Amino acid sequence: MSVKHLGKGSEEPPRVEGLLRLYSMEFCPYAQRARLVLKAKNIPHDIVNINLLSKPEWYFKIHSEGKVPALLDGDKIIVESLDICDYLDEKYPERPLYSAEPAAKAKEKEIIQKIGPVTGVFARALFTDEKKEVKEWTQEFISVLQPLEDELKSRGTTYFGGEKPGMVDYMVWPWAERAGSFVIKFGQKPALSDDQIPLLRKWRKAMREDPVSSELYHGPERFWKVVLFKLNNVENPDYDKVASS
Ligand SMILES: N[C@@H](CCC(=O)N[C@@H](CS)C(=O)NCC(=O)O)C(=O)O
Repeated sequence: MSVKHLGKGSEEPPRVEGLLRLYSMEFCPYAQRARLVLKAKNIPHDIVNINLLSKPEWYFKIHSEGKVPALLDGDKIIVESLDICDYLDEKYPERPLYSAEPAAKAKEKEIIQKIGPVTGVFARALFTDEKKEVKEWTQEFISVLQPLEDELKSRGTTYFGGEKPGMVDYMVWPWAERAGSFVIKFGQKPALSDDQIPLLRKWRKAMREDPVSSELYHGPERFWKVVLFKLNNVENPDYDKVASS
């Protein structure tokens, strides 16, 4: 599948009747959520990648703010990664990613919200020059990750979804995949002792082996290159070159 990211002056590729279309960006963690769900459920779709630093004019008709992801299903447009993933899970019940039981499903949705503070610290640590020692960032990460660690502990399973990854796992994974970018930026590993977030570390290793997340894996180095493009305000980053390197 082509990874070309379409920018200003481009035209939207012709739509294929009856086929879902995901508007994405190869390195966006939110778009990755939708791609993980599409893959886990084997849902036929095509992908149109958007150059977020030079957005195509036509894309604002799909998403008023020009953000990714967006899902097109016939004449329905769904935006927001969690809404897209919920929509896909309901419409394509094979390999359900949430628990069937409503209270358990509601609880899973609650756990997904716990990633919010993690993405906040992640963005500050990677995208800003906020001056902090690695030790301090590590402590901050641990405090926002602890609720997820506690959840795994109370479940007693490798994955939040049980024996296999489920919706919570796929909604959290994109940030775990990118965690190594922190080591690249700061030139050192976070100072974690064995008793700090051990279950989440085990979970991360297991998720790396999951066939669905492996297939979409880019890893921290390539993600970091894209971050550098953004930080250096390069107007037309060659996502395509990075994506195929
Ligand atoms: N809350 C949104 C966040 C989507 C988002 O922030 N996407 C970023 C790319 S990772 C984006 O489109 N940025 C372009 C912009 O903000 O203009 C979701 O969950 O889908």
